[in-house]
Amino acid sequence: MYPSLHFMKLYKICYTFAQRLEKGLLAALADKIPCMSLDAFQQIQHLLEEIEQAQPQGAEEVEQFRLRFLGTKNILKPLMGEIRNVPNEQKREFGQLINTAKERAELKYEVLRRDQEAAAESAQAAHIDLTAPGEPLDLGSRHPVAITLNRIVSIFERIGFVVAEEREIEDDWHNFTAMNTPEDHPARDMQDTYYMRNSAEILLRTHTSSVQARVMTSQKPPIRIIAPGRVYRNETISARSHCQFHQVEGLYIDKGVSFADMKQTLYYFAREMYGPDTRIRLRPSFFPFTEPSAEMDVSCFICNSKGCNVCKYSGWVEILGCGMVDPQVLLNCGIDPEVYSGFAFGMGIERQAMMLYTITDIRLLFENDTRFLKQFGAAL
Ligand code: 2NL
Repeated sequence: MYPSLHFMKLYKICYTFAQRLEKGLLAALADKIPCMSLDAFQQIQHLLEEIEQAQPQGAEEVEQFRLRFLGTKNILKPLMGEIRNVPNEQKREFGQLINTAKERAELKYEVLRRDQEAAAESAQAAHIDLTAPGEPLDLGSRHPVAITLNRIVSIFERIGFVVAEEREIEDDWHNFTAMNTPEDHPARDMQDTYYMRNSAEILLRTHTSSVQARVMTSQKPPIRIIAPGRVYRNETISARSHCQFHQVEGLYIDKGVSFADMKQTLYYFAREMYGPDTRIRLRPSFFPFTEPSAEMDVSCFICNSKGCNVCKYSGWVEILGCGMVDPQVLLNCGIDPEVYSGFAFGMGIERQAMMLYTITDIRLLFENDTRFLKQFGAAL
């Protein structure tokens, strides 16, 4: 409403100014062209006065004004024919005078039209019921994967880990080579990873270790980071696996970092995440980027280790993989393994979210069906 008011004011100022200018011009022309067809000249002058004085009220009269001066059969058209009776040297001035009449009619019509619009707008505004109750806001809710991921991240943030984020489209070096993953490793297989159509060098990251490779090559230890994010694998989609999922990986490098530091850090995480009575166990494992490596289980938080479907009656649930960063990985990233050591770990988010919220099909987490998602509105 305010901008259109300004616009109208501006129009009115222009309009008044044009009127004053016009009066002077007409007087000058009448003086200058004494032999000009008096009839035609008088007619234009009358029309100019009519345009100036017209005060059409309401939409219908405004339309009448438009038809009279600007319509296809407007009154100025036949006057243009009068130009035949005007001496050659005055034809130009005569034409200009008619144009002036047309321009003034246009200007006046524009002002009238805007007045009409503003009146209609305020008439409509008068009908708004300010006491009516507002439209209810359709509140969204956090995605269960986001809830789980945020919980994990904030636990590590409390003990000094800093979030690091990076690109999802990576190069072979940061995703595989730096991570000590040999050429013949199945993870590098064309069938297992998404590569760009025209380059086997560029791919969708298969883990967030690539983030850590970028941090290690650009920062000096001590490094204490947590890398959450989406990763991709060329999997057949089923209730249990998907081609996209989320990971949180952690990395701590400094002088004298030991396996005991790793165990205690992960024990703290397990208790914060699954309750103060949670126990952990480490089983030996293998990853190309850590040596030694382990898999960590937590005591089953669903049945309290009494035996259930989730822990398959073992009392233990596998949560993450971890290990001491392989000296070769440190070397690859320009960190001296004789001076520094570190531990790293990685965990999938979907699996934990599914256990926490008893979700039985991973596909539900990627379909964005609001009937499913809105059930997590009350969660955390
Ligand atoms: C798993 C296991 C793991 C790492 C990830 C890592 C990163 C750097 C160096 C060494 Cl920069 N390791 N990450 C280490 C061990 C296990 O992930 O099961 N992830 C879902």
